[in-house]
Order: sequence, then C-alpha cells, then structure tokens
Amino acid sequence: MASFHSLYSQIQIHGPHDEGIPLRGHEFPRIGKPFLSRWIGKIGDPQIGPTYLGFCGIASLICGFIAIEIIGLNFLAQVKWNPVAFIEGIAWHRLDPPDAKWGFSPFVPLEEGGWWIMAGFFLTASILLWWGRIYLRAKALGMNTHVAWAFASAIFLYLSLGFIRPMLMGSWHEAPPFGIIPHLNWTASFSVLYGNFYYNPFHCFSIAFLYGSVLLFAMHGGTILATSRFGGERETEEIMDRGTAAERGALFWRWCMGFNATFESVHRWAYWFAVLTTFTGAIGILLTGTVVDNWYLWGVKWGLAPDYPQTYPDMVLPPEIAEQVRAAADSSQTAVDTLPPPPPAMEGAP
Ligand code: 07D
Repeated sequence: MASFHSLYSQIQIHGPHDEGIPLRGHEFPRIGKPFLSRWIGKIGDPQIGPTYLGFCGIASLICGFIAIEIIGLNFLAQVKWNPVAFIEGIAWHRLDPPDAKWGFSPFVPLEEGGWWIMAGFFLTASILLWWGRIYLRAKALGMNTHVAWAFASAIFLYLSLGFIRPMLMGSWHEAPPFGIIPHLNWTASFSVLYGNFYYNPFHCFSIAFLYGSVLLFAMHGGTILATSRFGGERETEEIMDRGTAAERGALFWRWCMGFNATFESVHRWAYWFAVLTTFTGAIGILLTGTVVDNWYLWGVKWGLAPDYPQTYPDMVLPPEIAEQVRAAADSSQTAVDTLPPPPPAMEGAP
C-alpha cells in the first residue's frame, strides 16, 4: 500500500491521462491537451487539464480582466504612465471610492470615484459568475453544492463591505479602496473610526472561527498524514467501513483529549467553522455604523471595556493641552492637529 512516511515524501502517479467521468446531459467542451508535470505533482495531482470551458467561467474571466484593467490603468495614470514608478509603487497605489458628497449615487464622474464603482461592478460580476461556475460544475458532476455555499458566505462578507453596508449608510465613501496598502490603512482607520473593532463581538466570533478553522485544519491534516501508512487518505472508504487508519486516528484523539470527531464529522466541523468565519464577519460589518457607532463605548456600556480614566487614574493632562483637545473635539479637527509642535530634540525622530 502507498505510504507517506514523512512530512515530505509523497507518491506521484504517472499513468494514462484521466479524462474524467462523462458529464450528465450535454457535453460542454473542455480545452487543453492533458499533460503531466513532475513539479506540479509535488503540490497536487501531476495532470494539468483538460479545463472545462463554459459560459460562467469565460464571462467571469472577462469581467475579472476588465476589473483588473480599470484598477491597473488608474494606477498607471496616477504615476503619469511611468511603468517604473508603477512597479515601484505597486503596493501603495490606490483607487478610491467616491467622496461622501456623492452619497450612494450610481452616477459619479469617472475621475471622482466613477472608476471605482465600475471596477467594483465588474469585480462583483466576475465573483458571482465564478460562483455560478462552481455551483453548475458541482451539479454536473452529481456532487452536492457545499463548496458553492461556503464561497457564498465569503461573497456575503465581500458584498457587505463594498456594497450592502455603504448602501445602508447611504454613501460609497464607507467602502474600502482598491490597493494593497490603502486597504490595510482603511481597515485600521475603519476600526478606529468606529471605536476599536476588538470590542465588536462579531469580529470576536469571526476570529474565533478563523483560528478554530486553522486548528481543525492542522489537527485533521496531521491525523490523515499520520495515518496514511494505513490508507488514512482514502477517507471515503474509512468513513464507510472504519478501517485501521480511522480506528487509530479516532483512538489517538480519544486518548489525547477524551473525545474524537469521526472521519465524517470532522469535515462538518471544518466546513462550519470556515463558513461562520465570514458569515459572522459580515454581520459585524453590517452592524457597524448602522446599529452601533462606537464599539469601544458599546463595550464600556455592556461592561466589556473599562473606560480610560479608570484604567489610567493618574493620567491628568496639563490644562492647556486638555483645553486644546476639548476645542478639537468641538471642531472638525483632530486632537493631533492642534497639539503644540514637538520639542526640538524630537524633531526628525523616527
Ligand atoms: C475579506 C471577503 C471575501 C473575499 C472574497 C474574495 C477578490 C480578488 C483580485 C482584483 C477574508 C474576493 C476576491 C477581491 C480580487 C484582484 C486581482 C474574507 C474576505 C469573496 N482581526 N478586521 C476580520 C483579526 C483587527 C477589521 C476578519 C485578527 C484590528 C476590519 C477576521 C486580529 C483592526 C475587518 C479578522 C484582528 C481590525 C476585520 C476577516 C488580531 C484594525 C473586516 C475574516 C489578532 C486592523 C473583517 C467583522 C475573513 C470582518 C475583519 C481577524 C484585528 C479591523 C476574523 C486575528 C482591531 C475592518 N478580522 N481587525 O475571512 O469580518 O476575511 O470584521 O489583531 O471587515 Mg480584524
């Protein structure tokens, strides 16, 4: 029997090409002459292709290409079409949603956020069409549609961030920008603006499920690799007719922690933890600014967070600074804008 003796060694099957099972109903074309790759075989099945060609997949790729074009050309225009500056600043370039003054209007001049709406439209079309591809391919293969519904949970979070919440708030300006570092900055400032996301209980749930997914993945992946010398990777057979691998895997966990998932139920655990990561995340996003304006104050109200004067009882601001902070709070300036300049010794300090 094939065995996986260490973390590194693995078996590669090099035989006749597998064309797959005949599809139910009409045959759609598949493209590409299949070939084997030893290097790809190190991370998965060595056979590449043939790839299924269908309406949803092709339309999705076209829409995704248009979205990337719009984003990329905007980045290039921002650096005056200089390809070197484009590459140098690739992580910093940004394409912002419309300003708050445009509300949630679909008609915004291109240079003032219209490009962002258009890129978002094509990206969303691309993602939804890809969902269709996953759903329809599962059906065609006679499978259930679990993968499509898990993907739908991630799409729910994506739509909550970029469309549903901005719609509820009446402003595109609430949505994240396109761009690598800009979207990181958006995430951090969004958290601060709405009072610190650590106190958003649905952010807590989402993290618990995310970390839980990682733990389950490590436990399950480890168990299967550790029992593969007994055929543990033949999971279906082990579920239907508990073989020596499943017996050992189950016993291992029962010895270690008194309880074991079954070879079947561990996949339900993994599935629901992953799905709930993005689902609870979406709920947390939809509540922010609509139901709860400030998660920190919400935390103080419900006894989750201490208020700062109690945490730092000895911290008393000098009266003139306290006055400036108060004045800033009354105006649109931030407190930092009004603070006196740093003493000379600190100038130029990192
Ligand atoms: C984002 C959506 C689905 C994605 C899809 C794919 C494309 C490809 C490609 C154009 C992942 C779309 C495909 C777009 C385009 C081209 C080429 C799924 C997504 C369909 N947090 N936090 C989470 C932690 C803090 C904040 C989730 C940890 C701070 C905000 C997760 C910490 C602040 C948001 C999580 C931490 C903050 C989140 C994401 C620690 C400031 C969200 C789950 C240890 C930084 C999001 C409710 C996920 C959310 C979210 C983890 C800290 C802000 C659990 C571990 C306090 C604003 N955070 N976070 O699966 O759901 O994302 O919040 O400090 O919006 Mg957080």
